[in-house]
Amino acid sequence: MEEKLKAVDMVIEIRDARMPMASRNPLLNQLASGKEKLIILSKSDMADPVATKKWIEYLNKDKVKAIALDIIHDNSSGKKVVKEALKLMEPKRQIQRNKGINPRAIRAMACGIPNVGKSTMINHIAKRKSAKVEDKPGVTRSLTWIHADEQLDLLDTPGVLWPKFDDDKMAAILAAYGSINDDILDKKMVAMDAIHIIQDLYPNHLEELFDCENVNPNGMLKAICEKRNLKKEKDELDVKRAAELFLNELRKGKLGKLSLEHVEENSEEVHE
Ligand SMILES: Nc1nc2c(ncn2[C@@H]2O[C@H](COP(=O)(O)OP(=O)(O)O)[C@@H](O)[C@H]2O)c(=O)[nH]1
Ligand SMILES: [Mg+2]
Repeated sequence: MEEKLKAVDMVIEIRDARMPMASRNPLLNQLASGKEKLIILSKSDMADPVATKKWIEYLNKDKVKAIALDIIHDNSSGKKVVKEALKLMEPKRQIQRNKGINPRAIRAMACGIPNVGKSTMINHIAKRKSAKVEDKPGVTRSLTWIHADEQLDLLDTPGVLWPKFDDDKMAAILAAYGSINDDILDKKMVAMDAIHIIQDLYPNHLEELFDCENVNPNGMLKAICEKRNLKKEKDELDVKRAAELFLNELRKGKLGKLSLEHVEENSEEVHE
Protein backbone atom coordinates (compact mmCIF):
# COMPACT_ATOMS: atom_id res chain seq x y z
CA MET A 1 0.00 0.00 0.00
CA GLU A 2 2.89 2.32 0.75
CA GLU A 3 4.18 1.65 -2.75
CA LYS A 4 0.80 2.30 -4.28
CA LEU A 5 0.47 5.56 -2.39
CA LYS A 6 3.61 6.82 -4.06
CA ALA A 7 1.80 6.55 -7.37
CA VAL A 8 -1.19 8.67 -6.37
CA ASP A 9 -1.76 12.39 -6.02
CA MET A 10 -4.54 12.10 -3.49
CA VAL A 11 -6.37 9.68 -1.25
CA ILE A 12 -10.07 8.97 -1.04
CA GLU A 13 -10.52 7.74 2.50
CA ILE A 14 -13.75 5.93 3.20
CA ARG A 15 -15.08 5.77 6.73
CA ASP A 16 -18.39 4.61 8.12
CA ALA A 17 -20.61 7.62 8.90
CA ARG A 18 -21.94 5.81 11.98
CA MET A 19 -18.43 5.64 13.47
CA PRO A 20 -16.09 8.09 11.74
CA MET A 21 -13.28 7.74 14.27
CA ALA A 22 -13.41 4.02 15.04
CA SER A 23 -13.57 3.18 11.33
CA ARG A 24 -10.41 4.97 10.37
CA ASN A 25 -6.81 3.84 10.53
CA PRO A 26 -4.60 6.61 11.89
CA LEU A 27 -1.63 5.17 9.96
CA LEU A 28 -3.15 6.47 6.75
CA ASN A 29 -2.45 10.03 7.79
CA GLN A 30 1.22 9.19 8.13
CA LEU A 31 1.38 7.16 4.94
CA ALA A 32 -0.38 9.83 2.91
CA SER A 33 0.88 12.89 4.68
CA GLY A 34 1.01 15.95 2.48
CA LYS A 35 -1.49 14.53 0.02
CA GLU A 36 -4.97 15.92 -0.42
CA LYS A 37 -7.63 13.76 1.15
CA LEU A 38 -11.27 13.32 0.34
CA ILE A 39 -13.06 11.67 3.26
CA ILE A 40 -16.25 9.85 2.31
CA LEU A 41 -18.53 9.12 5.25
CA SER A 42 -20.29 6.10 3.77
CA LYS A 43 -23.59 4.51 4.76
CA SER A 44 -24.99 7.92 5.59
CA ASP A 45 -28.43 6.46 4.91
CA MET A 46 -28.11 4.49 8.15
CA ALA A 47 -26.39 7.19 10.22
CA ASP A 48 -27.86 9.94 12.39
CA PRO A 49 -28.05 12.96 10.04
CA VAL A 50 -27.43 15.47 12.83
CA ALA A 51 -24.29 13.64 13.98
CA THR A 52 -23.10 13.29 10.38
CA LYS A 53 -23.48 17.01 9.75
CA LYS A 54 -21.31 17.74 12.79
CA TRP A 55 -18.69 15.23 11.68
CA ILE A 56 -18.52 16.86 8.27
CA GLU A 57 -17.92 20.25 9.84
CA TYR A 58 -15.37 18.76 12.19
CA LEU A 59 -13.40 16.87 9.55
CA ASN A 60 -13.24 19.57 6.88
CA LYS A 61 -9.99 21.44 6.90
CA ASP A 62 -7.17 22.57 4.68
CA LYS A 63 -6.39 19.85 2.12
CA VAL A 64 -9.14 17.67 3.58
CA LYS A 65 -12.67 17.62 2.31
CA ALA A 66 -15.32 15.46 3.94
CA ILE A 67 -18.67 14.51 2.45
CA ALA A 68 -21.37 12.05 3.47
CA LEU A 69 -22.65 9.56 0.93
CA ASP A 70 -25.19 6.83 0.56
CA ILE A 71 -23.11 4.93 -1.92
CA ILE A 72 -25.58 2.22 -2.81
CA HIS A 73 -28.85 4.13 -3.14
CA ASP A 74 -27.57 7.45 -4.48
CA ASN A 75 -27.11 7.05 -8.22
CA SER A 76 -24.96 10.13 -8.47
CA SER A 77 -22.55 9.08 -5.69
CA GLY A 78 -19.82 8.25 -8.20
CA LYS A 79 -20.23 11.59 -9.90
CA LYS A 80 -20.07 13.41 -6.56
CA VAL A 81 -16.78 11.74 -5.67
CA VAL A 82 -15.21 12.75 -8.97
CA LYS A 83 -16.48 16.32 -8.60
CA GLU A 84 -15.13 16.70 -5.06
CA ALA A 85 -11.77 15.18 -5.96
CA LEU A 86 -11.38 17.69 -8.77
CA LYS A 87 -12.35 20.58 -6.50
CA LEU A 88 -9.84 19.46 -3.89
CA MET A 89 -6.99 19.27 -6.40
CA GLU A 90 -7.90 22.47 -8.23
CA PRO A 91 -5.39 24.75 -6.44
CA LYS A 92 -2.48 22.50 -7.46
CA ARG A 93 -3.78 22.20 -10.97
CA GLN A 94 -4.19 25.95 -11.22
CA ILE A 95 -0.56 26.42 -10.18
CA GLN A 96 0.46 24.07 -12.97
CA ARG A 97 -1.64 25.93 -15.50
CA ASN A 98 -0.09 29.19 -14.38
CA LYS A 99 3.28 27.67 -15.17
CA GLY A 100 2.03 26.74 -18.59
CA ILE A 101 1.69 23.04 -17.77
CA ASN A 102 -1.49 21.27 -18.78
CA PRO A 103 -2.36 19.17 -15.68
CA ARG A 104 -2.67 15.46 -16.33
CA ALA A 105 -5.56 13.47 -14.86
CA ILE A 106 -5.51 13.24 -11.05
CA ARG A 107 -4.51 9.83 -9.73
CA ALA A 108 -6.37 8.69 -6.62
CA MET A 109 -6.70 5.62 -4.44
CA ALA A 110 -9.66 4.56 -2.33
CA CYS A 111 -8.52 3.51 1.17
CA GLY A 112 -10.26 2.24 4.24
CA ILE A 113 -10.90 -0.58 6.66
CA PRO A 114 -12.85 -3.64 5.48
CA ASN A 115 -16.56 -3.26 4.84
CA VAL A 116 -16.80 0.53 4.67
CA GLY A 117 -17.81 0.49 1.00
CA LYS A 118 -14.56 0.83 -0.98
CA SER A 119 -15.49 -1.71 -3.66
CA THR A 120 -19.03 -0.41 -3.91
CA MET A 121 -17.72 3.09 -4.50
CA ILE A 122 -15.14 2.03 -7.06
CA ASN A 123 -17.82 0.05 -8.91
CA HIS A 124 -20.14 3.06 -8.94
CA ILE A 125 -17.44 5.26 -10.38
CA ALA A 126 -16.33 2.60 -12.84
CA LYS A 127 -19.88 2.06 -14.06
CA ARG A 128 -19.83 5.52 -15.57
CA LYS A 129 -16.63 4.94 -17.41
CA SER A 130 -15.16 1.52 -17.10
CA ALA A 131 -12.36 2.05 -19.57
CA LYS A 132 -9.26 0.80 -17.86
CA VAL A 133 -5.99 2.52 -18.46
CA GLU A 134 -2.72 0.79 -17.85
CA ASP A 135 0.94 1.55 -18.38
CA LYS A 136 0.99 5.07 -17.08
CA PRO A 137 4.42 6.58 -17.40
CA GLY A 138 6.28 6.61 -14.12
CA VAL A 139 3.85 4.26 -12.45
CA THR A 140 4.42 0.68 -11.39
CA ARG A 141 3.33 -1.61 -14.20
CA SER A 142 1.14 -3.85 -12.08
CA LEU A 143 -1.27 -1.06 -11.19
CA THR A 144 -4.56 -0.94 -13.04
CA TRP A 145 -6.39 2.31 -13.29
CA ILE A 146 -9.97 3.20 -13.91
CA HIS A 147 -10.30 6.20 -16.12
CA ALA A 148 -13.14 7.58 -14.00
CA ASP A 149 -13.27 10.94 -15.64
CA GLU A 150 -11.38 12.92 -18.21
CA GLN A 151 -9.48 14.34 -15.24
CA LEU A 152 -9.49 11.52 -12.69
CA ASP A 153 -7.86 8.10 -12.71
CA LEU A 154 -8.65 5.78 -9.84
CA LEU A 155 -6.71 2.70 -8.80
CA ASP A 156 -9.01 -0.23 -9.40
CA THR A 157 -7.91 -2.05 -6.25
CA PRO A 158 -8.60 -0.37 -2.94
CA GLY A 159 -6.03 0.10 -0.21
CA VAL A 160 -7.25 -2.08 2.60
CA LEU A 161 -6.36 -1.00 6.10
CA TRP A 162 -7.15 -2.74 9.35
CA PRO A 163 -8.98 -0.88 12.07
CA LYS A 164 -6.71 0.30 14.82
CA PHE A 165 -8.57 1.42 17.86
CA ASP A 166 -7.24 3.59 20.60
CA ASP A 167 -9.56 2.44 23.35
CA ASP A 168 -12.13 -0.11 24.49
CA LYS A 169 -15.04 2.03 23.41
CA MET A 170 -13.84 2.14 19.81
CA ALA A 171 -13.32 -1.62 19.94
CA ALA A 172 -16.87 -2.04 21.22
CA ILE A 173 -18.25 0.12 18.41
CA LEU A 174 -16.32 -1.76 15.73
CA ALA A 175 -17.52 -5.03 17.20
CA ALA A 176 -21.11 -3.79 17.31
CA TYR A 177 -21.04 -3.09 13.57
CA GLY A 178 -19.25 -6.35 12.82
CA SER A 179 -16.03 -4.70 11.72
CA ILE A 180 -13.85 -6.90 13.83
CA ASN A 181 -14.13 -10.62 13.63
CA ASP A 182 -16.85 -11.43 16.11
CA ASP A 183 -16.50 -15.20 15.98
CA ILE A 184 -14.11 -14.87 18.85
CA LEU A 185 -16.32 -12.43 20.72
CA ASP A 186 -19.22 -13.07 23.04
CA LYS A 187 -22.26 -11.71 21.15
CA LYS A 188 -24.05 -10.97 24.39
CA MET A 189 -21.18 -8.80 25.59
CA VAL A 190 -20.94 -7.04 22.22
CA ALA A 191 -24.69 -6.35 22.24
CA MET A 192 -24.68 -5.12 25.83
CA ASP A 193 -21.81 -2.71 25.11
CA ALA A 194 -23.70 -1.38 22.10
CA ILE A 195 -26.90 -1.01 24.11
CA HIS A 196 -24.99 0.92 26.74
CA ILE A 197 -23.55 3.31 24.14
CA ILE A 198 -26.95 3.82 22.47
CA GLN A 199 -28.66 4.43 25.81
CA ASP A 200 -26.07 7.10 26.50
CA LEU A 201 -26.41 8.88 23.15
CA TYR A 202 -30.11 8.32 22.48
CA PRO A 203 -31.98 8.24 25.80
CA ASN A 204 -35.27 6.31 25.60
CA HIS A 205 -34.78 5.27 21.98
CA LEU A 206 -34.36 1.55 22.68
CA GLU A 207 -36.84 1.69 25.53
CA GLU A 208 -39.50 2.89 23.11
CA LEU A 209 -38.52 0.38 20.42
CA PHE A 210 -38.70 -2.57 22.75
CA ASP A 211 -41.46 -1.42 25.08
CA CYS A 212 -39.61 -1.25 28.35
CA GLU A 213 -38.76 1.07 31.18
CA ASN A 214 -35.30 2.40 31.81
CA VAL A 215 -33.30 -0.81 32.24
CA ASN A 216 -29.67 -1.83 32.19
CA PRO A 217 -28.26 -3.50 29.03
CA ASN A 218 -28.97 -6.97 30.35
CA GLY A 219 -32.54 -5.90 31.13
CA MET A 220 -32.79 -4.53 27.59
CA LEU A 221 -31.85 -7.93 26.15
CA LYS A 222 -34.60 -9.48 28.28
CA ALA A 223 -37.06 -6.86 27.04
CA ILE A 224 -36.08 -7.79 23.46
CA CYS A 225 -36.83 -11.45 24.30
CA GLU A 226 -40.28 -10.47 25.53
CA LYS A 227 -41.05 -8.13 22.64
CA ARG A 228 -39.88 -10.60 19.97
CA ASN A 229 -40.97 -13.69 21.83
CA LEU A 230 -37.52 -15.23 21.98
CA LYS A 231 -37.98 -18.05 24.44
CA LYS A 232 -36.48 -21.42 25.06
CA GLU A 233 -38.24 -24.39 26.63
CA LYS A 234 -40.27 -23.70 29.74
CA ASP A 235 -40.56 -20.03 28.76
CA GLU A 236 -36.94 -19.33 29.59
CA LEU A 237 -35.73 -16.12 27.84
CA ASP A 238 -33.27 -16.70 25.00
CA VAL A 239 -30.93 -13.80 25.69
CA LYS A 240 -28.30 -15.03 23.26
CA ARG A 241 -30.76 -14.92 20.37
CA ALA A 242 -31.88 -11.47 21.49
CA ALA A 243 -28.27 -10.31 21.33
CA GLU A 244 -27.84 -11.72 17.82
CA LEU A 245 -31.09 -10.23 16.61
CA PHE A 246 -30.22 -6.86 18.13
CA LEU A 247 -26.80 -6.80 16.44
CA ASN A 248 -28.25 -7.87 13.09
CA GLU A 249 -30.82 -5.11 13.17
CA LEU A 250 -28.29 -2.53 14.32
CA ARG A 251 -25.96 -3.44 11.44
CA LYS A 252 -28.77 -3.22 8.90
CA GLY A 253 -29.93 0.14 10.23
CA LYS A 254 -33.25 -1.30 11.33
CA LEU A 255 -33.08 0.26 14.79
CA GLY A 256 -33.30 3.75 13.31
CA LYS A 257 -30.75 6.24 12.06
CA LEU A 258 -28.15 5.98 14.80
CA SER A 259 -24.48 6.90 15.01
CA LEU A 260 -22.49 5.33 17.79
CA GLU A 261 -19.87 8.07 17.71
CA HIS A 262 -20.69 11.74 18.07
CA VAL A 263 -18.29 14.67 17.85
CA GLU A 264 -17.09 15.41 21.35
CA GLU A 265 -14.76 17.91 22.92
CA ASN A 266 -12.08 15.28 22.98
CA SER A 267 -12.63 13.97 19.45
CA GLU A 268 -9.20 14.29 18.02
CA GLU A 269 -7.58 13.40 14.76
CA VAL A 270 -4.74 12.27 16.94
CA HIS A 271 -2.18 11.44 14.34
CA GLU A 272 -2.76 14.20 11.86
N1 LIG B 1 -26.68 1.14 3.30
C1 LIG B 1 -25.50 1.27 2.71
N2 LIG B 1 -24.73 0.19 2.49
C2 LIG B 1 -23.54 0.36 1.91
C3 LIG B 1 -23.06 1.64 1.52
N3 LIG B 1 -21.83 1.47 0.99
C4 LIG B 1 -21.56 0.16 1.03
N4 LIG B 1 -22.59 -0.53 1.58
C5 LIG B 1 -22.66 -1.98 1.84
O1 LIG B 1 -21.62 -2.31 2.73
C6 LIG B 1 -21.12 -3.62 2.45
C7 LIG B 1 -19.61 -3.58 2.27
O2 LIG B 1 -19.30 -2.86 1.08
P1 LIG B 1 -17.95 -3.13 0.25
O3 LIG B 1 -17.96 -2.20 -0.92
O4 LIG B 1 -17.82 -4.57 -0.04
O5 LIG B 1 -16.86 -2.69 1.32
P2 LIG B 1 -15.25 -2.80 1.20
O6 LIG B 1 -14.86 -3.98 2.05
O7 LIG B 1 -14.76 -1.53 1.80
O8 LIG B 1 -14.88 -2.95 -0.24
C8 LIG B 1 -21.86 -4.11 1.23
O9 LIG B 1 -22.93 -4.93 1.67
C9 LIG B 1 -22.40 -2.83 0.61
O10 LIG B 1 -23.60 -3.03 -0.12
C10 LIG B 1 -23.90 2.78 1.77
O11 LIG B 1 -23.57 3.95 1.51
N5 LIG B 1 -25.10 2.52 2.37
MG1 LIG C 1 -13.79 -4.60 -1.11
